Amino acid sequence: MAPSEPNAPRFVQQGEVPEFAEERPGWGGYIEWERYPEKKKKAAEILAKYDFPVPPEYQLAPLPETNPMLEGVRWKYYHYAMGPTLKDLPDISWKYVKEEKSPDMLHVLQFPYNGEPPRVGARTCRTEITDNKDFFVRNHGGIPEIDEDAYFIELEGLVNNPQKLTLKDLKDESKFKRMSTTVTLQCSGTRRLEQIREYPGDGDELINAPWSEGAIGTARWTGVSLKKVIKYCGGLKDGATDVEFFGADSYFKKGQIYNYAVSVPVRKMKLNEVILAWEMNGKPLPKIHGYPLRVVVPGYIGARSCKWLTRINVISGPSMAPVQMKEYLYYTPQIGKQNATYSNGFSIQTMPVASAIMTPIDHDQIIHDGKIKLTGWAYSGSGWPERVEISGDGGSIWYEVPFDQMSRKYYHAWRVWEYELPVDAEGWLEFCVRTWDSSMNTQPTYVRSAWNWDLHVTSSCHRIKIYSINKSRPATAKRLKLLEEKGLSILPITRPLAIELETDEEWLEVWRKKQGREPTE
Ligand SMILES: Nc1nc2c(c(=O)[nH]1)N[C@H]1C(S)=C(S)[C@@H](COP(=O)(O)O)O[C@H]1N2
Ligand SMILES: [Mo]
Repeated sequence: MAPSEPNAPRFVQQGEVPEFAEERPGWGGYIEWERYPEKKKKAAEILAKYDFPVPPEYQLAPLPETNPMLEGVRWKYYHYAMGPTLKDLPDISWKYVKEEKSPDMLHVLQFPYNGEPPRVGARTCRTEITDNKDFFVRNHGGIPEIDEDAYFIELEGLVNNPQKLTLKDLKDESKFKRMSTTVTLQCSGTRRLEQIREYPGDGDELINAPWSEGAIGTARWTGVSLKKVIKYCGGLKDGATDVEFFGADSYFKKGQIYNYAVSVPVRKMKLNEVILAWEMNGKPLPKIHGYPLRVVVPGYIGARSCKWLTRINVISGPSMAPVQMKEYLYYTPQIGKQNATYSNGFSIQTMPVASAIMTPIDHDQIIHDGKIKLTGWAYSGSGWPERVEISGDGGSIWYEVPFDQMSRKYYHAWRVWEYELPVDAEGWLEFCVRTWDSSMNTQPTYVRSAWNWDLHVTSSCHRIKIYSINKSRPATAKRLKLLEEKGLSILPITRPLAIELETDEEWLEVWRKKQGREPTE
């Protein structure tokens, strides 16, 4: 597959549909929909004219081994159908992936871009801060290209003194105290692959990005507290309960177009916990992560941390936008395509305790001398990881990861860890990890304990299968030595051995000692 060139022709030619103009100079790719119901209606009429290709089946069928894994043809076509202003967004998005991300990212969906870092060399778990180039990306649409000089946010709704604030205003330390804090962002789709494998479902993120364990990362964010900004705008009016954020990107759902929008309760903001950030790890926000300004909501599902922020609207009741109201829902296993509604799930906010083993990798075959080194992460949205436990036998015997092998504690960040697990047994073993947070919350035991039709929040103990070859055992040491002498490898363990397992004499000697196959009387 040539990712930048969809394999079907662009069926909408320039000039066929009215141009949906960009809202402002210096704001490339930003089309305002939410303020113009007529324009939204027009777009929906155009979308209704086409049959868009359905996403390929990959939940009940194997995932493609390509990178990008999935292309997102349907979402590209939505953009082509909207005419000249949107048709190039898929290509622009891919250009930023190449400019801003590590070349070996795992592209789970090419457009809208969704990608997570590879595990190679346990790169993402070596330090608690994730390199900007390796930080996962979860987009619902294209990437707007906004000039910092043309940039401002509008703050409106139930505040006493609505304002427009430029980035210069926000960076003016005589107006706003600057803050920096280390926060983990986790997409609630993290580890979805385990649910897909065992219990394929719908997945409200439309394209069901098949995330592994990498849709989580930690950065030091610099900006201002939303609480201070709201105070600057005269504080809240009576009846204010939620703060709604709008992004500059366009987002399609069920034949309608929207700007990305979400909300958080006022209470979350009052706890001084919501940041408007322009810096990520000491550098300006990358375009793909929301340049020039994004929201960072610690402890909550990543979806609330709105990128390319255009507007903050203080409202009464949560946002009615689809991402808030119709997506990121948590259902019981009794709910599925046959009976799901928006109201019989609940909206995911604070993330539960979760963890993952990043190395070794599922199905690795490991030659070791009685110990295997594991690395991984542990996170809790409502506290911090206090204890990480590892089991080498599927969860009967647990070992505690020593505290000095875990990265430092933060209120709102993961801890990365490493541990040398004592492993005597050989053959296929199931390793698993579970974390206890500061409130002694821990993880469900199996995917089966807590799966969700919507394929969100896979927080059960993370399990991998490992083939153990323990060379501290004499028989194994002898076999390995023999193979080495013959220039052969034991790996992969699925390839038949090309040599005899023992001599006939050796066999006869043992069988004599065992009194043969049958008793003599
Ligand atoms: N404007 C906008 N903000 C957004 C999104 C988006 O598509 N558009 N995706 C959300 C989701 S679901 C997640 S998990 C985080 C991911 O942040 P990152 O891409 O910077 O890692 O951004 C959130 N903010
Ligand atoms: Mo997400």
